[in-house]
Amino acid sequence: PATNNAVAQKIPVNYDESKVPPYTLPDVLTTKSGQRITNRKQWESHRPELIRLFSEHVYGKMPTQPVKVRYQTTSVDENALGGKAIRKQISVFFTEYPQLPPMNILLYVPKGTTQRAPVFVSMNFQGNHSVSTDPGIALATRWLPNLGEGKVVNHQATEAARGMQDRRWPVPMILARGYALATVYYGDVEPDHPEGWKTGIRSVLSSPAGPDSWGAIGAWAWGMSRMLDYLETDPSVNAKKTVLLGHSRIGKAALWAGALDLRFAAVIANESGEGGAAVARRWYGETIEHLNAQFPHWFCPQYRTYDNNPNALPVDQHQLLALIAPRPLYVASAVEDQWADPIGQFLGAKATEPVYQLYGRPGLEVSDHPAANQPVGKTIRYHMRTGVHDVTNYDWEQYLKFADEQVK
Ligand code: GTR
Repeated sequence: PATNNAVAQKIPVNYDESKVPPYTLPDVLTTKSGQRITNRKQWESHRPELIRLFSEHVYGKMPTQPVKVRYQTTSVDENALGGKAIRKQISVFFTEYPQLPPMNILLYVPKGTTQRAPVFVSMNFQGNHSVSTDPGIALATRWLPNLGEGKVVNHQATEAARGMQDRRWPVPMILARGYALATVYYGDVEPDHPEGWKTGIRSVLSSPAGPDSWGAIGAWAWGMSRMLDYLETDPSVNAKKTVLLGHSRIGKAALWAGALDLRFAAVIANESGEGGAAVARRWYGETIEHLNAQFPHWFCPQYRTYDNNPNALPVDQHQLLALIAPRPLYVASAVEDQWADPIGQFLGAKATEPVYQLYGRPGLEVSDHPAANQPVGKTIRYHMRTGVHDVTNYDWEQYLKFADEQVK
């Protein structure tokens, strides 16, 4: 089942292409007041308007005040993973808010490279210790989802939880290709449940409660920029060559972070679906109503007013993707992940092309959705892998190739 939430299960889902009602996406090169955008300068002055609209109607307003941080390197292993990597763990303390636990960064850097390594930046769902069986990784001490058949007990990790997601994180392959990997457990920024904000960053950095107050997706996006702040201080990586990658709900957050923070060199949204790369106006798979029913803490309150009326949204998700331009953007889907609407994600990516064209950057270069396992495009890229909602080695192979061509 696409959702195991009782309320969300009662909301109709459409999986029939012939039942998708006609819709019109807001034109990506037209401002709110109807002005036509014909050059980069006009596009760049339009960006703040789009960010404001996504803040007011979708993700909520981001805090703008700088926060004071202290970086504490808690461990360094110069010979991790059989001598292939340097592993560092860094705790980011938010010093003005001593009640907040730190955000813990796990960083693997390939050994034997003379230059600063380009770096994949990504949050994980189940704790840094879930990314690899490497015994040197500190077990997460924060609230964790009770997944993995007894490996997490009462929302706390056990030793058995090590590497429980390592299938999704081919660390040796990433290192062998010359990339570093920086990851953080997303629950360090905000545990993913409706009460999670109480122990997360939103408990201290809140916009005034209102229709546009930020949600958990905004909080995770904020955390991604704080990861980048740290990486800018670490001489072993090249913080100008960061590839921000997110899967699913973290894919939604990665797109929002990449839209807001131009320091990210490229963005990859793996199966980000509704509220991510999929256009909301297309009634197929998950809808805004499903999202708000199951995850009331993810978006801003105003987003709920579009539950039954995505056409009233002043923006659609292709405009979020366009905020990544002219930086490389990869949107990926999976055949058996119809909940996330592969075609809707393809159309979202496709609709950004006019913006990339303003910069002379090639887009997807096809007009029709490609067959399974046929990546298409250059600066904007897309694939639909066979299989289910997941991150696989196939996906990583495409992302490494994309990073080699577009970022490295
Ligand atoms: C689903 C949700 C999706 C996606 C996914 C995930 O339950 O409906 O929007 O975020 O979770 O994060 O794996």
